Amino acid sequence: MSRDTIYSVPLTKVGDFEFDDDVVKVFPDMIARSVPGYASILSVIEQLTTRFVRPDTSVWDLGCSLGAATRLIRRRSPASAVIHAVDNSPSMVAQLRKYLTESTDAGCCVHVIESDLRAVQVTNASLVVLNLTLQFLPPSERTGILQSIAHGTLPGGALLLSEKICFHDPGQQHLMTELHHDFKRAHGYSDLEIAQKRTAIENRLIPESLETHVQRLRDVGYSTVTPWFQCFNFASILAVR
Ligand code: GEK
Repeated sequence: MSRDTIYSVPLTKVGDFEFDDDVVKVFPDMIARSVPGYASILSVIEQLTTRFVRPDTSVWDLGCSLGAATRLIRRRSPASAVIHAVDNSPSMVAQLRKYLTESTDAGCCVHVIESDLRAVQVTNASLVVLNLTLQFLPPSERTGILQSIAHGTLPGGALLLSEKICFHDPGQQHLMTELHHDFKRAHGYSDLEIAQKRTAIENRLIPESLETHVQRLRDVGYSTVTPWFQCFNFASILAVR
């Protein structure tokens, strides 16, 4: 795994963050050292597969990146299930297709789809994964996206939604941001890297509060909505249709 050094030297202009070839090369290292609890969330996605994914149903991994969740779901799914792994970054999709072609892992069928997730119709879903993806979509479109996902989810099917979150209370917002930066420092990022990445991502990633996410999931028709994980300013919610 290549080490993420993308923001390690001073840049004259920090452009908006893109999921391009340079990011793909270091992505597993970048996400593991940037998102507290990422490995735990993946491990729970694997566990949820056994409970929720039924024969002849579909799993949708929306914003799948390099397929970290897809690859875990595949090994626990019934053979007749199908995983639709969707991402709009050509670089991510090309690398995921390469991994899958070279992989000798057994498991159900995986369709890799290069598309904006808003152009994809979720159907027959027993499990939908939005692991750190909705945060990149415009907040004004999030209700419509989740309505459509809920509509395509079978009764008893589940959505796993993980997001960077923000807080209404300024003191809480400040403390959680500082603790997140401490986490990144402890994992080897310099103050320069943290500052430049923050500039690059601030127009791309729009966090909302945990309360906003929970209310929206209830509003679009999920019957059980349970935040099950939080570490600093990252949270994950399980919603059952
Ligand atoms: C994981 N889920 O490792 N349509 C499709 N894909 C999109 C869109 C969109 N509109 N916008 C962003 N993406 C993964 C990690 S990363 C999280 C998800 C992060 C894709 C984008 O190309 C990227 O691959 C992914 O969402 C977000 O479990 O980097 O913080």
